[in-house]
Amino acid sequence: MNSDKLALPVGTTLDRFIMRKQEDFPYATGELSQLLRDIALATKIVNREINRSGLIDIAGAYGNRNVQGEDQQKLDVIANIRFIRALRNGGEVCTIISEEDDELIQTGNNQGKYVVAIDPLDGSSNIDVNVSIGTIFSVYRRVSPTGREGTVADCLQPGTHQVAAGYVIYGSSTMLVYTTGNGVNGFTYEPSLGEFFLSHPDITTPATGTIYSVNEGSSESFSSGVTAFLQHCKKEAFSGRYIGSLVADFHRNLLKGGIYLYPATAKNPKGKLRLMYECNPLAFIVEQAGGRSSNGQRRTMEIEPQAHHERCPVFIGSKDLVLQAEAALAAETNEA
Ligand code: P6P
Repeated sequence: MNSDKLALPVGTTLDRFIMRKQEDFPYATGELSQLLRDIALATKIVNREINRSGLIDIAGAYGNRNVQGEDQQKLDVIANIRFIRALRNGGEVCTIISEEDDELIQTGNNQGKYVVAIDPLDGSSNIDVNVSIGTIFSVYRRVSPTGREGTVADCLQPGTHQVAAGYVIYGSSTMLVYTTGNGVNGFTYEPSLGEFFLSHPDITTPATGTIYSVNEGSSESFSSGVTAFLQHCKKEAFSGRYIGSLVADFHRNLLKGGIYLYPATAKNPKGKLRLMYECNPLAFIVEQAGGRSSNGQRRTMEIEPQAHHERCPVFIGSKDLVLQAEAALAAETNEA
């Protein structure tokens, strides 16, 4: 056998990829590269803790409720600490918005040029039943001068101002998928080496698909436009796939084609998902992969944030399907 076959290259590590991509930005000074490395480090630590959570009593509820009114899981708290600590120690981030914290988190790095919005562990109620969960993050360049704490204006920027966005899926394998505005790339974690390796270069999402992801349990309170769109999906014999873990549902649809929708419901009149650290980062990724994201009327990334935990309806995935959903909602408005 040809000896080359005996030792196939292990592939491009995340570090090497970040450095190569930095060369695409001649004026890059390396801070964003360092920030992405800091996030990857925290991801490795959180991955380890998720994988052993059933063994060292860190599964289950923490006993508090977060600003969302949701029961915090122990791993929510641990993941939040890990990401905040990694970003604080990395020095590039002045201020953080976290799903787990009511207020802005000032890192003390007043020279830091970046702000991060993060959902440290989304879908964490699924941990105890071994369903995939995820981390979702957005990176913005601060608009206020360095040398002081980040401001609300630094944090409430529209999604079009993102300089990077990504998610981690802790599933059958752990993957980091991110964009800096030049396409979407996926990296799979090899725990025995402690490295992420490029496994899904230049991800593009199919222009259409036959998967729809929605919580049908809320269908009684869906608008007539949403109901009409879902009836169309069923008439076309689409597959209903809903894991109840946003990152897992989004990742599957990104690769296979499909649409995830969390519209306004009676329980969540503005939708359930949060604009800054769930909808915007996934919108950046899906657009970079050729897809589309809106609140049903408006491009998600053009929504002007009013509060850092604000929610918004979301229709995200294959461009054709999101456009069809928007058309159904427009028809509803015209009927009104
Ligand atoms: P529902 C998890 O709490 C989450 O934010 C997303 O991960 C998930 O897609 C959604 O909520 C599930 O919400 O109302 O269908 O249980």
